[in-house]
Amino acid sequence: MMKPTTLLRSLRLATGALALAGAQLAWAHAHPTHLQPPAGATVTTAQNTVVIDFDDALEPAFSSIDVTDAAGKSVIREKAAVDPGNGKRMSVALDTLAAGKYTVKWIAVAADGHRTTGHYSFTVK
Ligand SMILES: [Cu+2]
Repeated sequence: MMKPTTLLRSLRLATGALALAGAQLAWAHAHPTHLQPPAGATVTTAQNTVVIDFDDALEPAFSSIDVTDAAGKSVIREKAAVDPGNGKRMSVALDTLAAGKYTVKWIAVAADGHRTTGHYSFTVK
């Protein structure tokens, strides 16, 4: 027979595990894990894509990336696409970039329908 203290400890562990599972569900929204180019990076005019890896699979129809120059003009060549072989990766092809500062704005809709957004800059020298 289990000692009352042992039983109590098992119950606490079980409750803790449930709380953790709940927290993970709540955190199912997609957040970036890797940005290319990285935030704040200085790159050359050879930079012709922006690639963002997320920690959760994306809903391609509702997820997007836009890249604008210092004047606010979009420099994407076509609509951003989620990699067919990797649902956590979204990328966009860019026009040939001139020197200057660029802003990347992303919208990620995870498979659970939750939407996250963010933006960052990089510089072309
Ligand atoms: Cu979510």
